[in-house]
Amino acid sequence: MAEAGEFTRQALTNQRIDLAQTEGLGDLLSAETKMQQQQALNLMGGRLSKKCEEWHSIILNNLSMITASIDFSDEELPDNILEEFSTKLRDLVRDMEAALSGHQTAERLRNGFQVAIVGEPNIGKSTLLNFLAGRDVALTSEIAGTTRDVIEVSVDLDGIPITFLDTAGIRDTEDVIEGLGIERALTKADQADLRVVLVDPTSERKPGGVTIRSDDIILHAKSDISNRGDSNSVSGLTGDGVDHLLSQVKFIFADRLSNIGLTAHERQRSLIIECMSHLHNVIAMVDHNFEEVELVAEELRASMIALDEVVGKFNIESVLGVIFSSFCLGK
Ligand SMILES: Nc1nc2c(ncn2[C@@H]2O[C@H](COP(=O)(O)OP(=O)(O)OP(=O)(O)O)[C@@H](O)[C@H]2O)c(=O)[nH]1
Ligand SMILES: [Mg+2]
Repeated sequence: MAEAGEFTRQALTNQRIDLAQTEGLGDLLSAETKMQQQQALNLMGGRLSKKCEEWHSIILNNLSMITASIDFSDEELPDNILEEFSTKLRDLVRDMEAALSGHQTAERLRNGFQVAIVGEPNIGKSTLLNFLAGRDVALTSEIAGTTRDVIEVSVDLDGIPITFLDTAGIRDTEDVIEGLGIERALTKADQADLRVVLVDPTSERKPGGVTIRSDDIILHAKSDISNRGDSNSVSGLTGDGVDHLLSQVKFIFADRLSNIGLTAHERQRSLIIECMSHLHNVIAMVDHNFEEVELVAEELRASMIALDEVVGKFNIESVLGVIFSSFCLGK
């Protein structure tokens, strides 16, 4: 919370906050769980902004060096200086790549991780969802093919925001509407961060069409009637095995959250990628002994412009864009 304190101090001394910090403020207003709040406070407290400042000054130093060489020398730059220059930029790009490596996890934390419940019809998916929700959100019946639309339930799992998705049972069908529901189920299963696959303990059939991933949680359904009360089974009717399921889900996401990125917004990520692509051009130019030093400087300047936009130095269009998207104005 030290960073939050810093933000409060800034606010009290009436300093302005930058664009990335404004995004943090937007995230804080829509945060629903503790971990979302912490992530928002980090952004608002200037964690990304400080890193951008650090990167900015490295680029600026290199730009000054290159610019000086244009102004004051008719001769080529000595090889050892060029080598040092290229090494520094490679280190910088590596640092940026590391900061972006956990971007998807950070973005998912902001929006909630999606966990799809999939399986053949009648296996008990909607009943399990209702148990997780603590209320009847989905219709259940003994008729196979009850669920058509995807039904969502959000849960705060010790600070981790999880959205469980109930999907249509997967099978071959002649029914057009059920077929559309199955298509949606397969798409959602494909996009989900994690899947809970319910299977029939007597037949062990896996739902056709869903390609099993290594991190899928595969559970025997209806453990109350199958008498298989082991740790791989669950009953949405009695709640048997649900605690174990939730602790598995929590463990999986806590592990993913151990590598969380510095950026949590696509806008931030794409600007840093743009900055990196200019830096890659610079590195390639230097490595190939490119002689047009002015063009190298131009590429460096372009990398700095992209980077500066992350924190909003300063383009009124992007400020308005962030304000509109973060605060849901003008809708
Ligand atoms: N005994 C027992 N019955 C269950 C359990 N889960 C579901 N059922 C029953 O099985 C039937 C089907 O349950 P649903 O939850 O609708 O199954 P579903 O997988 O959502 O089915 P579709 O929406 O058709 O794909 C209902 O009659 C439920 O009451 C369970 O854990 N134990
Ligand atoms: Mg259902």
